[in-house]
Amino acid sequence: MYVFLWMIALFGLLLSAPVTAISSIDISNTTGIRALFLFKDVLESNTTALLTSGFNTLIIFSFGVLGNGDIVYYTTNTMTGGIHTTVASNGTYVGGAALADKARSYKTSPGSSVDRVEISMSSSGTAFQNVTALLQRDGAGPDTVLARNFGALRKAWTLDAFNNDDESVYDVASTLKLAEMLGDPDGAAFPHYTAAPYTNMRFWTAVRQSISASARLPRNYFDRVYLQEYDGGAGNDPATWQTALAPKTKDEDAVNMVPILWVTNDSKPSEGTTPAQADTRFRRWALSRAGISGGGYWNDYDIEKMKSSYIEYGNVLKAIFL
Ligand SMILES: *[C@@H]1O[C@H](CO)[C@@H](O)[C@H](O)[C@H]1NC(C)=O
Ligand SMILES: *[C@@H]1O[C@H](CO)[C@@H](O)[C@H](O)[C@H]1NC(C)=O
Ligand SMILES: *[C@@H]1O[C@H](CO)[C@@H](O)[C@H](O)[C@H]1NC(C)=O
Ligand SMILES: *[C@@H]1O[C@H](CO)[C@@H](O)[C@H](O)[C@H]1NC(C)=O
Ligand SMILES: CC(=O)N[C@H]1CO[C@H](CO)[C@@H](O)[C@@H]1O
Repeated sequence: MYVFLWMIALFGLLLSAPVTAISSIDISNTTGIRALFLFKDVLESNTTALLTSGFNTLIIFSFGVLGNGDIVYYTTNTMTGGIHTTVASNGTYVGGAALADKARSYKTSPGSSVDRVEISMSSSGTAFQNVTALLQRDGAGPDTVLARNFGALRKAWTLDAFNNDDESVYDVASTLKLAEMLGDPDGAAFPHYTAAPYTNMRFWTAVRQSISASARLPRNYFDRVYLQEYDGGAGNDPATWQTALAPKTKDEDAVNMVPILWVTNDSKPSEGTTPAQADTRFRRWALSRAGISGGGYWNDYDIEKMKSSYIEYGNVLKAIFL
């Protein structure tokens, strides 16, 4: 009886000791990225909730490029019926004061936890094809209409990064050219570049390497990967991606790996994650061998539609990613 109890106690110690040790090292080793994709029109979402729930990175979704280089914001706006708003044209910001004030306010509102705002370009339309055609026609210089449009939008909204959500085109050469155009300090001058992959590790590894090797771009320009962990990306192992994207030489930059979960949603309920489920998954990744730099969610529209709690989702990130 005594021996039996003693063995149980010892077994318990063996089980619990390593877990405690790993969690105290690796969880504090994360760099505390807490991200949220903004699918809901920024003029209609709950700004107070976005700024006071612990998120430090907001990624506005989504943007497209027209054949003439105009940049458009595709919205869920109920007033306009979800049609697009042109935000930059012929080298000038034309998106209006309401949108610019909103985007700027994310970082400047008193008490806001947000210190980084990104725009995301998705390949669900033909934006990447339009960009490729413009790059072929005009090149990637700072005086091209596309570079001036992106620069005007970055300035008007005080953007910190461009998020590449290519899910279908996957052309390394034009992806590098666009990245160089966006990062050109004399041109569009985006400080950072990020990606939101769900698959095609080989493509993103090539992009990471070519951006790292580009003489036109500053160090640590491509600094984050927001890795989709739902739908087509549900099986992604952040550690495997981390390894694939790790620097191969001393001169290459490392990229922060940030897994993204889809919040509770009524369009694909099986892909949804409650705050409690998110807590379990983020903790497991934070303890995994390669480590991650933070976590985040797709998306605010569903949080509001499902009447979920921004605070509960934000608290999960705050508890793990300090
Ligand atoms: C952080 O993680 C890296 C790589 O996983 C490791 O080499 C380093 O020792 C860790 N640092 C701390 C303070 O735990
Ligand atoms: C917006 O969020 C804040 C903070 O979470 C909350 O107090 C408020 O009720 C929300 N407003 C609406 C209209 O839902
Ligand atoms: C690409 O350009 C064409 C022509 O201007 C436009 O109809 C289309 O919507 C553009 N694609 C995107 C994703 O903006
Ligand atoms: C585009 O802007 C330039 C000045 O930057 C101006 O000369 C030209 O007329 C504009 N073109 C159009 C179509 O608005
Ligand atoms: C981001 C996203 O796809 N959200 C969807 C969640 O479900 C509602 C209702 O089916 C859709 O309208 C949203 O588009």
